[in-house]
Amino acid sequence: MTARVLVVDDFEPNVKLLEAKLRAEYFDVIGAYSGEEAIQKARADQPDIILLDVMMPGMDGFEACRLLKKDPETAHIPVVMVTALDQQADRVAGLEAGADDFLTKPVEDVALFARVRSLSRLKMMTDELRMRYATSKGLGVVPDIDLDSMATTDEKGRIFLIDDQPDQAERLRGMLADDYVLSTEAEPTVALSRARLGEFDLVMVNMSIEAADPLRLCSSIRSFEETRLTPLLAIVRQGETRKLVRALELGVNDYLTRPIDQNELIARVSTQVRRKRYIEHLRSSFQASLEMAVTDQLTGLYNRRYLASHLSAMFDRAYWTGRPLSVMVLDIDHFKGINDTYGHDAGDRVLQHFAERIRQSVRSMDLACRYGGEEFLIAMPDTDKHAASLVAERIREDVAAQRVILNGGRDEIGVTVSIGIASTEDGLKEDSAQKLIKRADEALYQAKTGGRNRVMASAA
Ligand code: GH3
Ligand code: MG
Repeated sequence: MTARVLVVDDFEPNVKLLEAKLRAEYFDVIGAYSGEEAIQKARADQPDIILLDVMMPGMDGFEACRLLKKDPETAHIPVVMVTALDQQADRVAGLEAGADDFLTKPVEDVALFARVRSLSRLKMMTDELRMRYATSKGLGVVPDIDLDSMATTDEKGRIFLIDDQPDQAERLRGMLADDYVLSTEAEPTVALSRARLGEFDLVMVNMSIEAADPLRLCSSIRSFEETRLTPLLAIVRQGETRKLVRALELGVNDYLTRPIDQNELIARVSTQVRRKRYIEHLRSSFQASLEMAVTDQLTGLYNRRYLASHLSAMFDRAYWTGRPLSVMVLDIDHFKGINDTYGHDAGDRVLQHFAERIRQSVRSMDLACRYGGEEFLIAMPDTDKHAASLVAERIREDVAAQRVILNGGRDEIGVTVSIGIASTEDGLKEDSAQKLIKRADEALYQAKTGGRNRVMASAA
């Protein structure tokens, strides 16, 4: 995996040094020598990650970071603060400015690559989601949701701490109590199953735990479907660099060094929880947009767009397998009269009621959709005309037998439906999905002119 890294430092040899290290590992490197230049290059070149020096004349790193995180063009790019001072205060100020991580000068190679890799991996994931969302938005099928105005939630973040040292666990609980709910577990195997069930926003692992190999614990958490994307934060002792690097390679997102400083703990925990919620927000927006794209909002059945894309595939499949495909078109009788007498809302209720009757009558392999205003279509694979007629007749009877209750019981309407059927078994040579629907429509017309409340199948 390679990534484009923007290195920002007012002192040119520092930029050249990091550039050489990163180039040697096949990263693509861009340099900038001031906060202003960093912002301009971040916008223009869209790097995957920004290494940002804190102390620069003019606009310092904190200010540059704040501006980068405020700009929708650059807000999604991870920022790593590079500080000469190993000062707790600087780190906290950086996190408050929106930085995603830190490196201390002189920059250690292993830590540098581990950080850059971990953050660019995360960025690739969010980029993918952003892109999918943009695609469905481009198709004009989703409402404009501002992805970066995250659904703010008052819900306290849920954290799971795996630690066999009760006093440290209690200390952390005290530090986090205001904004988080902390659950703890000392026994590694129990911890694994609790992590999978708990729907946590963050899992913290003490890397000095004794009853099991903490690295294995981390890699298990990474591999389970339920916790694959849950942020992982390692707690390490000063100087445990090798273990830490290994942990980062296994997908641990961040770490804290003991003794743990409360400000840094809170800053790092909140960054991870915020990031996780952002990804969840992206995912569910995308999911919702997909559902919206293929579903009719009033009835919950598939919409015409979905039908268009799937019916031809069903048709081709019928053709290649030689199995019959039947299509029925259903149209409510005198529906206009219902609207006129009881109002449009009552008409909508009737449509919903009717859609529910359809849902109850079809198999999961059937495709039921709202085809037009009060017209519905059901495509049934592996179904010949005779079987389709039986299903249609059952729906017709079912609809005619039930009265739709409206206005809390004050009104009751009887509804009937006319249905037209066509099947591929009629075996017309020039057949297509469109022609099949057309034949079903013609049969429907006959059902209407024949007196309504009836089923008609197209003649071969
Ligand atoms: P027919 O028995 O010949 O099918 O008569 P009809 O009244 O059902 O058919 P027509 O096509 O004349 O009228 C359909 C009506 O359905 C007209 C339209 O206003 C109404 N309609 C279309 N979509 C909706 C909707 O989403 N909600 C409601 N309430 N009415 C709708
Ligand atoms: Mg009608």
